[in-house]
Amino acid sequence: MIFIGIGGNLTSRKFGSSFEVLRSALQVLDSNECKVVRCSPWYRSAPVPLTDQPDYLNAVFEVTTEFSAERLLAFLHEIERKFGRIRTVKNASRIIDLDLIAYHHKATRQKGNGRLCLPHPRLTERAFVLLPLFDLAPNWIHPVNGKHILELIKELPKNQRCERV
Ligand code: PH2
Ligand code: MG
Ligand code: MG
Repeated sequence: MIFIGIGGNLTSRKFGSSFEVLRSALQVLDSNECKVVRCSPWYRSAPVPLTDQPDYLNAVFEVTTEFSAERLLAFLHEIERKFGRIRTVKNASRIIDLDLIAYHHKATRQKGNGRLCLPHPRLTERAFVLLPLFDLAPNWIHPVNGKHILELIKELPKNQRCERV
């Protein structure tokens, strides 16, 4: 199964509120090459790490596609650009972020800027990824450390605010 995280915390002059941006992006992404099969409920979450940025809207969705992981990531970046994502510094507020969370059981060890790392390297630190992933895949196992998603949720750093909308 292929899971993608979607999030954002800035409104767009062209596309509207975060909710409108993210919903439209899902519609554009859903295509012959990349089919959206399921989407988790939406969550409102405090920024991680905690700053005075606005809250994020987050979800996780499942796709089916023949794209390789690398090609899929390029496709996600293309959609981010279409919706006006501007890359500045790490963890800056953004209109939209699309992250490849897991690509079947593929595991890569690559680290460093712009390189694809699977599963997503910061997945285990983030309630806004693990909670919606649990909604879609309650028996998901991390392909590298073999941990069940419930175990990962229990091990999350405490006090991350992340509530279903
Ligand atoms: N994305 C980040 C950094 N921090 N915090 C929340 N709550 N939601 C996000 O999507 C998010 C974040 C970097 O991609
Ligand atoms: Mg991200
Ligand atoms: Mg990203």
